[in-house]
Amino acid sequence: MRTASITRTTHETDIAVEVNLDGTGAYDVSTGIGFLDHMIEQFSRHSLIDITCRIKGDLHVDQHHTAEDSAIAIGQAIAQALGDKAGIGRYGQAYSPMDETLARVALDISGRPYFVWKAAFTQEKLGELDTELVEHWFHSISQAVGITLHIELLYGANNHHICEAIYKGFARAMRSAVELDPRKGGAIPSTKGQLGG
Ligand SMILES: [Mn+2]
Repeated sequence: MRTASITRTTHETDIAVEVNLDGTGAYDVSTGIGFLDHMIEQFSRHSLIDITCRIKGDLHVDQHHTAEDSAIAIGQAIAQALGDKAGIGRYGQAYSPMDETLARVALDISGRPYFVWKAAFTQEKLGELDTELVEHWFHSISQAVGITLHIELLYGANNHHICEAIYKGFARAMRSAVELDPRKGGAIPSTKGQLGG
């Protein structure tokens, strides 16, 4: 089973994460930030990665540690569950429309984190979530998993749609990259023979 769990307690957050890469998109998410829960739930549902993510963070300071640590812990759990990455699709991409918005996500679970972000919000908040944390969330998960991750907003006006289109595009790209490809027969998808960076 490609599953993993991470628990971590610091002065900033108390966090428990579980993932199942071969799940059905079942989730149990509570970060204390409603809009962030909504986005992590979208990620789970559309990637088919089961995700439990419970955090008690220092929200009296601000949302930074909680948002960041959700990305780091989910990313570390995914990396752990991927193991040596044998048989995975490795690459994923998605055009992600939501009404007037179109986003594009392309990624490679290369073991070499690299992050390109070409998107912007015109509101400071979505629900209670500080929108500047969205870019930081994706940067953090790309580092934690080891993903070369390119995210681009092609166009869009509604900030909720922009954010949700990006999360859903990331989810669908991750589904392709994480899923086992039976034609690969369990081989590591690199002519180098490893995907460790
Ligand atoms: Mn929504």
